[in-house]
Amino acid sequence: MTPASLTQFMDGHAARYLPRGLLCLAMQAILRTFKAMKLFGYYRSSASYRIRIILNYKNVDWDYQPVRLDLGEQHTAAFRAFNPLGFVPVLEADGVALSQSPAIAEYIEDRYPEPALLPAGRSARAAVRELQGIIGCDIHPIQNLRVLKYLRREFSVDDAGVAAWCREWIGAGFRAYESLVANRSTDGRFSYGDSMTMADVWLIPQVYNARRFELALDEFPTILSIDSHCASMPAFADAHPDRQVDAPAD
Ligand SMILES: N[C@@H](CCC(=O)N[C@@H](CS)C(=O)NCC(=O)O)C(=O)O
Repeated sequence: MTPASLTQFMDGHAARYLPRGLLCLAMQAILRTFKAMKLFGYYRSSASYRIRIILNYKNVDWDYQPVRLDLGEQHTAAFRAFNPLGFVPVLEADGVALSQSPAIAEYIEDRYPEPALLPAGRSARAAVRELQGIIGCDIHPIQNLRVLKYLRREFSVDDAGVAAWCREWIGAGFRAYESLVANRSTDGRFSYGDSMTMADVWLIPQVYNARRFELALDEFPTILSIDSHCASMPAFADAHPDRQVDAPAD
């Protein structure tokens, strides 16, 4: 069987050639200490952007492997071996490839609990996940690349129609989000309370997308205020699509 990663190769090698395998296990541990995680993503993918924010915020030493969605690299057999849905992000950690940004986010949160991105208390955590859900379940899936391509291909929707579709569903979700965070944000810096949570991690990439499709944001003052505060934080600034190695030069 072809190993899918360096980590798997070393695991297999270690198992077959003990006691030389002990050396491999030691090397493997050292390598994992140097680069704990590898993110397969795309600069403009908002689900990848979420994971970049989290890895930065938690100060994880991570590698980035671009997957060119514009060239269809997500559809290759090699990539689908990591994620059969053909989506980024995929995170390789502990020799395992994980997909689905909520699962990846909670995995990182479990592994690096500080600084925490989920508040203490059941109700508070549920309130944060509720906000995440508005973005991750009710806005993002109906405006990702494959859906927009389908609209163009099967229903002959043009660029203006695609942008209008995106604005409609981002706007509907943001109206709900705004009404909730207007009460849940303590001072307009974050979505819930007075510190950063997963809700902000989900929100900011969606604001980036809203601007991309030219949604007018004036009716969302709390969202705008949170966006402006988060933009001043290095974890968000460094995760911005324009700052990624696979972003186009112009
Ligand atoms: N539910 C997934 C969604 C991931 C997703 O939609 N990824 C998009 C980029 S943001 C993608 O890879 N699209 C490729 C395509 O549509 O072909 C998650 O949260 O990770």
